[in-house]
Amino acid sequence: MHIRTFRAANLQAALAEIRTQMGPQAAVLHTRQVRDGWMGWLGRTQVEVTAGLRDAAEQPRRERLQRSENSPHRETEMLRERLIRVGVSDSLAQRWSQRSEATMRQQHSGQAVAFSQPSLEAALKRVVASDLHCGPPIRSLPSQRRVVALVGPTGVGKTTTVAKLAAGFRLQQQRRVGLLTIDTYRIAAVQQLQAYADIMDLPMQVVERPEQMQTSLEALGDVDLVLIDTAGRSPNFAARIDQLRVMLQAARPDETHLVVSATSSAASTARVLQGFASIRPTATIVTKLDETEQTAGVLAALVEHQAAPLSYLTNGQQVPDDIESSDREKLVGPLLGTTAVLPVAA
Ligand SMILES: Nc1nc2c(ncn2[C@@H]2O[C@H](COP(=O)(O)OP(=O)(O)OP(=O)(O)O)[C@@H](O)[C@H]2O)c(=O)[nH]1
Ligand SMILES: [Mg+2]
Repeated sequence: MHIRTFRAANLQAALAEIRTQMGPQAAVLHTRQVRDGWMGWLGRTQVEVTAGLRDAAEQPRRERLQRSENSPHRETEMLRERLIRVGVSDSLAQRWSQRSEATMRQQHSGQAVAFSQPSLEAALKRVVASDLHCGPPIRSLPSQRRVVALVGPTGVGKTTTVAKLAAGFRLQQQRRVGLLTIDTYRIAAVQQLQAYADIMDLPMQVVERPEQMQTSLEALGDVDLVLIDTAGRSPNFAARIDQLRVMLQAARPDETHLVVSATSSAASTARVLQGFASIRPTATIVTKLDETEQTAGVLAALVEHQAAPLSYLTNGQQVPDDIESSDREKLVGPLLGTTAVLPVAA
């Protein structure tokens, strides 16, 4: 402990002097009134203050961590809270933030590390990217018919994605493509797909009941790739998902891609993954990447609920341009967006 005594005309002036000379951490140990002059005679009354300052080594470790602006633990804790704020579960937020800190330390082994939110966030992107399971795009070979269905909740972009895929395989890979829809539920759904089939000059079939499926598949003729569009289903209505499952069983698709929107919350993505589990998706498509500022919530749900490998991402409404094979870097690009960087309570 470093101890010093100060004298001043009043207590306020003494405290100001202590703060200037010893810093704001100094503590007042003792005060008393004194008179200067010979033996106290004819002198002025003054205040004498004794102040003490603990050496750095004496300060409790936790206190020092909280005071340090760039404390790794404080920054990691802030990152964990930001993840929780965008819907990542407590346990995954804990794991991702700690792995980000470890990744930063590994990268700077032997050197001083400047922990800050931007540097930890860059490490977090690498951590999340390594957790994402990317798979191949649709496997289509000439003269080997492949049947691929797209399923998912309402309005996520299934029909638009079917059109993008059809155009890509037809125009870029010169495959013979046929379209089939089982969405006779929503008014105008058939016309929506028919419009794309007409523009691209593709055969198309509409199937209302499972027993029509095989005949309709044959009616598409000699195509290499059949893309099946389905009606959007709420993951909360098991009976409707069951109808979809029965319909798809009749089609026996080689691949079933579950379509999820990047604009959904972590919780609703989790419900979609659970609700559609009985359909046994073989791949996952993430749509509307262009419409979101942060993907952490959706990606957390995909990781935690072991979604099928990511096949494609879509990033706009333009058919056929706005689709590409799934890419980790692009998915983690807007990971945390502009979620406020607020300090954690000391
Ligand atoms: N911004 C953006 N919009 C998209 C994307 N993909 C689809 N959309 C739009 O999302 C809306 C719904 O698209 P659809 O393809 O009809 O969605 P769906 O899943 O077939 O919908 P239902 O059949 O009603 O379940 C349309 O306005 C599309 O243009 C995308 O990647 N980005
Ligand atoms: Mg549709």
